[in-house]
Amino acid sequence: MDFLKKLNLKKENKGTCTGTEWQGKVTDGISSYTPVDASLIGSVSLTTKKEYELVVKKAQAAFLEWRQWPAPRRGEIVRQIGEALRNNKEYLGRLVSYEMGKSLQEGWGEVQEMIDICDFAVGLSRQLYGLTIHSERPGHRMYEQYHPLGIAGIITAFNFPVAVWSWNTMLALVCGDTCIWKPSEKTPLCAVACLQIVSGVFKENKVPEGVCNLISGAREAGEWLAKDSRIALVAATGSTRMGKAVAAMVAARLGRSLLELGGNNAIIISKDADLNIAVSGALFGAVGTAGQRCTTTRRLIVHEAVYETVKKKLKHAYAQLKVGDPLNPANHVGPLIDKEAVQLYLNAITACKKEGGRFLVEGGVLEGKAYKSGCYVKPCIAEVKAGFKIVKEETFAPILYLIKYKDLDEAIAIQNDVPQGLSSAIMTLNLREAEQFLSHAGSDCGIANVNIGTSGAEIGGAFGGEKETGGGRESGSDAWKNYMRRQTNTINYSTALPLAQGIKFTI
Ligand code: UN1
Repeated sequence: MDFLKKLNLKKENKGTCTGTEWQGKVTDGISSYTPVDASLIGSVSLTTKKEYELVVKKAQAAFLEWRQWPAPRRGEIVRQIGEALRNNKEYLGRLVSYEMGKSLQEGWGEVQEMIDICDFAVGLSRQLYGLTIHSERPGHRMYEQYHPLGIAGIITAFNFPVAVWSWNTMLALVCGDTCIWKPSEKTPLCAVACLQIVSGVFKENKVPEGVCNLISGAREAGEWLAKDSRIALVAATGSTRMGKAVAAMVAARLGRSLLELGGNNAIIISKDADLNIAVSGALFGAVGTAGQRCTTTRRLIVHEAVYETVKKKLKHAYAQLKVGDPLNPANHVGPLIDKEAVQLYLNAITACKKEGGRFLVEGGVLEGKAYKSGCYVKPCIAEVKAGFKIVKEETFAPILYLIKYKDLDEAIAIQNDVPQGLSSAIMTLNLREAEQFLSHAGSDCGIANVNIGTSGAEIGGAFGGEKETGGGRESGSDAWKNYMRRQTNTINYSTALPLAQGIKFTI
């Protein structure tokens, strides 16, 4: 476990950080067991309420200083974090793979997303622009500007234990905010490793203590952030259940939340699809990260003319899949995060069979020495009816539902008829079909692709979705606006005081 040492991780770690200073009684901790082989990797101390108060105070004080740093100078700090991540990509990718269970390739890919968002944020630090608007009054100038917001609370999930934090943090940093991160209690060591990396850069550049903070804990720690009016923005990524709870708490204090929640993503495979692309896209989308991406392909809506061919190709492809130790590059699929996730996977299979689903590729838990954590499951495929209750739910596991359709209107209606609205795709070489799918009468998701699967979005685009996905947009495009407050300014440089709307007020 060379990578643990390289990342400066110990068996027992302090779990509360204010940038460079660490707090916490290491004896009081969250234990992190790898789903790879169930061994204990290490532990991280839980943040107490007292430590949380200290963190918020430091973040508040740091904000007053940090917001005065010119944005491009803040960008320079983020550039250096990107460099530090490049230097640590090998080890951090391994840790992600080991603690979370995704394949090593995907672990490295996740760190690459972090590096990419750093680059994006550096450029952004010179572009945090507002509009200039023509005033209706003579001798007036009107414009808008974006100011730093305050403290951003960042709640992240186990499935992308480092990248989603970086999407939020790197943007928040260049925007002049300070951050408090509450990572998933299932991947606490990844978070400690990230803060250690940031810490080195902060020390060298004398970044004020409190700009980047880490608190460790379960639901309760998330609630502290959600209910705390000192937290200007709560950006939460995770299940719809969690998001609804967070949103209600933040709304009760009229705070700002940014939600990126569950998906129930579908690919439509048209009769005019390039079937090789379609099947490859579906395969990666359905089994990548063992079906634990919010963008995972959960439903395949296939035209009846190619249905049997697609079935045959999928069956063949699934037969080649190797499930096993994610650190071994020969394997495609690693374990689920824990036994609870395995139980949810089994429950979904049972529910699907009960509703009349027929399994084309059977599921099940893998047994034997190589699978001793009990978290390795077989990716499976079920033929279903679109209206099944289980098909409308997001099960965080590699279960793919196959649905047959006759015409595109019907396929689009099926695709949209779920509570979630994150990612979607159509596989077609037919321009009319592609355009219909992308039109206002097409997919209702935040992400809609043509001849690309549902997962693996680039960081340059805004990432998020509609309906129960929460409506938020993180990462690229103008998602940075979430991390700033907008101000409209009107300046009168004339010698009179004309009122807007033609109102005359004289005494
Ligand atoms: C997530 O699962 O929460 O598009 C994020 C993707 C990745 C991000 C997924 N870039 O699959």
